[in-house]
Amino acid sequence: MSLREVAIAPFEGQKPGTSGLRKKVTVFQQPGYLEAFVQAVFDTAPELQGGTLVLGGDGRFFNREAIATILRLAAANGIDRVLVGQRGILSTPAASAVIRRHRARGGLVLSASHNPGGPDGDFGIKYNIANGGPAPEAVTEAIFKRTQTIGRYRILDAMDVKGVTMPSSVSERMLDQWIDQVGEYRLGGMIVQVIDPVEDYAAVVGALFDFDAIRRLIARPGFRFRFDAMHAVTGPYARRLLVDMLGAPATSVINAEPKENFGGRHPDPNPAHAPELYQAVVVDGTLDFAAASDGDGDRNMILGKGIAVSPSDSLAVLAANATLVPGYARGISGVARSMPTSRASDAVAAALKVASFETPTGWKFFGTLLDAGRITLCGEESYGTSSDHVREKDGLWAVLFWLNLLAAKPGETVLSILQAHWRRFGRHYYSRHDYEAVDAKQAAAALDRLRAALPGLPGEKIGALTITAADDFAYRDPVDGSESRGQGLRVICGEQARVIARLSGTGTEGATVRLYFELFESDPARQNDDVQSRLQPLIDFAEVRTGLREITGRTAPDVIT
Ligand code: VG1
Ligand code: CO
Repeated sequence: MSLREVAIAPFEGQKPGTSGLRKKVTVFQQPGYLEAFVQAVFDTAPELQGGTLVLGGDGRFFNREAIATILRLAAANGIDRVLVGQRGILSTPAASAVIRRHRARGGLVLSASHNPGGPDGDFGIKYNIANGGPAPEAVTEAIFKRTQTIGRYRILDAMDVKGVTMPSSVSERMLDQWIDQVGEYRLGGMIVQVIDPVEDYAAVVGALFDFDAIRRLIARPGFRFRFDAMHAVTGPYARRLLVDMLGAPATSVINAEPKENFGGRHPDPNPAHAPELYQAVVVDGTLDFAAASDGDGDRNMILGKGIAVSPSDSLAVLAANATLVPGYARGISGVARSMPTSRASDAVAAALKVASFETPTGWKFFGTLLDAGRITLCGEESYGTSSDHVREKDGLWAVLFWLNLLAAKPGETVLSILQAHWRRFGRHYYSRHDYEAVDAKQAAAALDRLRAALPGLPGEKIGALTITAADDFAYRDPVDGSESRGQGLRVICGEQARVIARLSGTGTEGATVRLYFELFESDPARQNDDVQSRLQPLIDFAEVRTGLREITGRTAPDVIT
């Protein structure tokens, strides 16, 4: 066995964004690029030495290669044991569950989530800490700092590895094949434990829901449902939970084979990227319930006959009905949402007399609140919802939650549940408009224009609405006191409406400008209008005040959700 120290020069731009380091595959394929970043993680997290690390990814192109490399790096950096998902697979929520159940000291999740995969697509790597959640900003910043000065990485030469169950000298190729078999192997002084990627996750979510009631719902004649895994990581998870454990027909889980390029599609579960499912359920009404998940299994889209559930509404509905689910029967302690997410969940928290929190975009900001028991549920407008069962958002969990609600409310549909919710709490009309791959300077200029206007906005009118506040969102974590600034521009019309503008932190091409619109409607007679029409005055305001179309020459958003 030989341990090598390889001299390298730092790579520019190894800065984790909203959710890990995301770059084109070709960037990750540069010699030493992955090694430099992972070594920076190991240098920043000395607690991993002598401990257990979790490793897995969403199965996208470069996943296996990256895992073989990371195993050799881990072995040379004094890590005791690595738990690897079989075939290199671990969904993001499953990785979180494994870290927690096995008391690992951290985990590396290989994914660029909803970004397309394949040789020309994106790759990514996220570092999660011992609570199972994304590393907080202080940690990702320390990692980034380390990448700027790093001068070497340590790696084990796989050619000399002694295998326990393998021939005494294994090649790198064989190292890559180990991960196909559940079992334990020795790599230098480190144990590689290849685990069933679904088992821990299934045990955690299996304990939360009324599986008997869901089983009866699924078996009910006339209940038609479908789950679309979008050829991403959730296929094996959905099969185990929905088909094996809940008795759904195998045909109800579609696109269940994870593919390295997600079948050439964009594994982003929203009406824009899953148009067939949307058409079949929402428009044609051929199914009663359908759902989809993203590349790494942490997002969820919920559809019913005649309704695509807004993720902000979904969080509010789950909060309002949580006690119908066994895992939350004793009630919830609080709800948190990211700043751009609609205030629908605030209304529920107020009615339930539980705490509500507004955090910056990205799951890492929920971790302290969850760990401190201040919240039970949290979510984002970007199709992410979850609870304190893990420290990541969780796509299938949300699907099971909705199925449990439908099972507990006989005679109700997704649409009727939403309509009843709006009658009780009011409706927050909501939409997000994305302008993708915009020239970075132009995107910054548009945001700057609105930012400069903020101080003068209060008192101004948007149609019948009056602006009451306008700022650049800053957050002080109520648990650990850490501060985060520049988290998005907010224009607020009291409780009535909001317009938000921010730049994406997950894209890999130019900049993506996200505009978010929210309008509150308490009158039940006006709660079933066309969403975009109701939001039009807010949309016009944002476009004028940012000068987005004038600056970029774009005439319309690329994606509307
Ligand atoms: C987007 C979403 C954000 C989400 C993040 C990661 O970030 O808006 O809500 O947490 O993706 O989701 P941004 O910075 O591009 O707006 V995933 O499914 O990539 O892990
Ligand atoms: Co994701």
